[in-house]
This record gives sequence, structure tokens and C-alpha cells, in this order.
Amino acid sequence: MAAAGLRLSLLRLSEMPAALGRQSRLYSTSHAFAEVLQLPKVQQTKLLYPLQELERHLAPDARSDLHLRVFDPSPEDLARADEVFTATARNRIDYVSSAVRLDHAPDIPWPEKVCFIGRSNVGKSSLIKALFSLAPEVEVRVSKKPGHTKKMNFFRVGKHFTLVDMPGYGYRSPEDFVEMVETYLKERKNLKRTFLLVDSVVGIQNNDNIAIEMCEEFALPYVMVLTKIDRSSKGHLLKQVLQIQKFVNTQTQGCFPQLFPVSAVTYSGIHLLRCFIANITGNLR
Ligand SMILES: Nc1nc2c(ncn2[C@@H]2O[C@H](COP(=O)(O)OP(=O)(O)OP(=O)(O)O)[C@@H](O)[C@H]2O)c(=O)[nH]1
Ligand SMILES: [Mg+2]
Repeated sequence: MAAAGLRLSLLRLSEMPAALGRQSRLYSTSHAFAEVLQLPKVQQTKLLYPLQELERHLAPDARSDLHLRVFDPSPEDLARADEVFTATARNRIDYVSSAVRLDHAPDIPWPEKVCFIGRSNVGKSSLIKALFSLAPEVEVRVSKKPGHTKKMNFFRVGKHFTLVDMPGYGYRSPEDFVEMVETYLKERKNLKRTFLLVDSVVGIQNNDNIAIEMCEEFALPYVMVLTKIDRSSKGHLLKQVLQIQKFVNTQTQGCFPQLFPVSAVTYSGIHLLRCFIANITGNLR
């Protein structure tokens, strides 16, 4: 019953921007965030700080392995980051263009960029759609079929930064994937951070190593995001999180130590990720 109640309130929360968007193109999100702050503490933590919510279930000696609070913003910071991601007349959030080659990438004056890479079907486009829920007019295409995103899709977030949705690698990925993504990662000078998505249900797979090796080889600063956390039981998620954290701690150089678990369905972890992006692009003031 309680779980159903939570689901309902989270659904209402996720529907709210779209509903508000229908009434008016311009709206404030402070209402939506105020709603979040009304949730009971455990539900609020699950939505805003999913990793910290898992902490309660960890054996004391496992806690030191998990980097839970390297990035630990306050609810006020989260609310400010939501404003960066809110479409208004002065803060236009738009799809800019698509490209299959780096020299076709748009030349945008504002420099800080973030991109999202990962296997086909891992949830890149869904995550970007969730990040942009406060800008409901932005169209981000999602599909049940792997290999849906065939081009690099560029979005602008006001004058703050641009964000790139990449095609996935693996099953049905575009033939020129390596050429496209590798060249982009290697040569795009104003790329600030790469978000590497891993499916939290299955953990790191062989072909995730393609992206990990690219990031490590090009010495890119990158961040591991664990997608679809709504699909796992708490026990399974905890097991995957600990395994992936161990991998990050022992096998990577350039990966940010803290993991970012998210769900594009319940919105768990979305506010925190928005805040992290706002922070690394210098927009959390
Ligand atoms: N339950 C659940 N399903 C998700 C989540 N994120 C994505 N999905 C589903 O996973 C499938 C693939 O999602 P996409 O966002 O298109 O994946 P992608 O990584 O962009 O895939 P490509 O464009 O093919 O590389 C879709 O059916 C989504 O609905 C999530 O957080 N929870
Ligand atoms: Mg996609």
C-alpha cells in the first residue's frame, strides 16, 4: 500500500512538468520541488539520494568502500540545479542538431559539454528525457528496440552548456559507431565530462569495456551512471552497486569515485544528476 502510494506520488511528480507545460509554456518548478520536500523522509531520500538510501542496508565494513558523499549537495542546491534545467523564455532548452561526423557537430558558442555513452538500450535517451522533464517541449526519442539512436544528437541547455546523446554500441549499433564516437571523445576539445551508462540489472558487460577503455585511453574524466534501478530488488541492486564500485575503485583511473544510480521511470537520482551536471559545468552558484 505504502509502495503504491509512493509510486503514485512519484508519478504525479513526473507528470507535473508536462501538465504544467500544457497550461503554459513558461512555468516555475519550485512547486514541483516543494512537493518533493513534502514526501516522507525515506521516500525523499530514495528519490533524491538513492545511494544513501541503500547505505542503510549495508554491513558496516562495506560502507567505507562505497563513495556515498563525494558529491553531497543540499536540497537547496538540488532546487537551484532544477532551475538550470527548467525551460523559460530566458533559458531556452532545445534540440540543436544531429551529426554522424565530428566536423558536422554544431559550433555552439557556449563551451561546456557533457555527453552520454553506453550500450544500445542501456537507457541513454530515456535518461536525457528524464533530465529534460522540466522542458517538456524538447523531444528526445526513446525506443524499445536497441540501436535506435543512430546519430549524435546535440541539445542546448540555455546558455549554460550543451548535452550530447550518443548512439549505443553493441547490438544493432551504427556501422560507423567507432569512427563517430571515438573521434568525438578523442577530439572534442570542449567536452567537460562523459557520462558512461551501465545497466544496473546486469552490471558491467563485456561490451561496456569498449567505452571504459576509450575513456581510460583518452584520459577523459568520466562518471558511471547506473540505469533502470526501478527494475531490481533492493538486494540485487545492492549487490550490483558493490560490484561496480569495486571495479571503479580498483580498475579505473579517470572515473569519478561516486556512482550515480538513476531511474527514468521513478525519477530516483534524477535531481542529483541534474545537480552534478550543473555543478561540473559551473552553473551551481
Ligand atoms: N524500467 C525502466 N526502463 C527503462 C529505463 N530507462 C530506459 N528504459 C527502457 O529501456 C529501453 C531503451 O531505452 P533508450 O533510452 O532508448 O536506450 P538507449 O541507450 O538510448 O538506446 P540506443 O539509442 O539504442 O543506444 C526502452 O524500452 C526504455 O523504456 C528505466 O530507468 N527504467
Ligand atoms: Mg538512444
